[in-house]
Amino acid sequence: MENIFETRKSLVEGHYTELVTRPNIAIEGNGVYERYVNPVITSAMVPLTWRYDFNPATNPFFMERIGVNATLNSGAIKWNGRYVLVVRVEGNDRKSFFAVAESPNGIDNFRFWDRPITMPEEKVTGTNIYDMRLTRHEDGWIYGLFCVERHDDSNPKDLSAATASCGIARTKDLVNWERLPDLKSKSQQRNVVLHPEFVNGKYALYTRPQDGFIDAGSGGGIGWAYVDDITKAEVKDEQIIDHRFYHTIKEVKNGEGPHPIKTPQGWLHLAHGVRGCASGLRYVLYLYMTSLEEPWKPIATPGGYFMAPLGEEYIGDVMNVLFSNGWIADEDGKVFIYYASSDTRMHVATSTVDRLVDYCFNTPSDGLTTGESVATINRLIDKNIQFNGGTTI
Ligand code: M1P
Repeated sequence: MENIFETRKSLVEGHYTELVTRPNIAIEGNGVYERYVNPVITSAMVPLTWRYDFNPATNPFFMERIGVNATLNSGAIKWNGRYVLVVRVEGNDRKSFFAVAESPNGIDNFRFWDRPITMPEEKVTGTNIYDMRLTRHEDGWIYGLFCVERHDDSNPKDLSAATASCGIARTKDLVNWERLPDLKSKSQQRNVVLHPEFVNGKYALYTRPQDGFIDAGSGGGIGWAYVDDITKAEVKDEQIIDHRFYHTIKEVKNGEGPHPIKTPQGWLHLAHGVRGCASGLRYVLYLYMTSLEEPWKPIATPGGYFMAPLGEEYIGDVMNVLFSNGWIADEDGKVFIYYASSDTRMHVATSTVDRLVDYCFNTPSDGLTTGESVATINRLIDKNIQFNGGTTI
């Protein structure tokens, strides 16, 4: 008689090994960055021991016991020479948790560490946690800032009423985390990011004030705020540094991605912008730069999106979404941009600091009207005439 347990186990293990060891190949793009053929992490790459009962007596059909729905919005950090992601893993039960995965080269062969992160909950509780931004701060700690979602008990009759707050934890090894109190703020907050350096002697945050759980509402964009004591962090005053505008990629809302990269020309920022359309919300990625000395002051604001969903990236749990909260800049200037597509899977795109800075300073800003967009194109054509002999190819 066929041993279903053994047959299925060897099939599942074979498929898993094939998936986690497959090489990734760069695809030629627009010169600004390269996408890659395969996602770097999918739900099928979550360790089998987290999902299957390996005891033939209790799982004779070798069936999956705990399903994983998605692997998405991951923080990133270079750690002991490896490319490390703190992945948002979302179970079939809709609960998200964090898990560390690492790769030797940043583009393939990602493996999860033995167990998911157990985030301390004794002092601060919540229903769901997700989207960690990692910051190796000059105070010596690695901080993880993430969204904590809770039911909005002021609205007991509405089961979907929720609140978003910024959770804060810190670690020295990515395994053991010290949970600090949530950020205190007048408004709800998501997409809060810790700047890696003290500014004016204080911790500094990129914030995203919002009126409700989903709606940014009167929150005007990405904010900048100081915090005196990170162990009881409170935003008393917020200044909007990257505004939303009508008929742009960030009309409905925006949010800081990972913490900015320090370059000789300024702080290089990655963010997401959201607009509405007939099929719902569309999330794209964009870049901007701020002054080295005054990180709250924009010095380059390229118009339009830097990356938008392409091909299969368009499809998933929440369609038409690219979201990034992790990137790694190597010493040699190579940049690994980790992004999730449609709240479902993780990808990488590669570029260099030089190319991204060039992109920021030389991509025209959004002129906010059709007339301005056409005038911008005409200025480029005029400049090109002397190089191309007047032809339009
Ligand atoms: O579904 C798209 C994204 O929506 C939220 O982002 P924001 O707060 O900017 O709207 C987050 O829930 C994020 O996790 C999600 O990817």
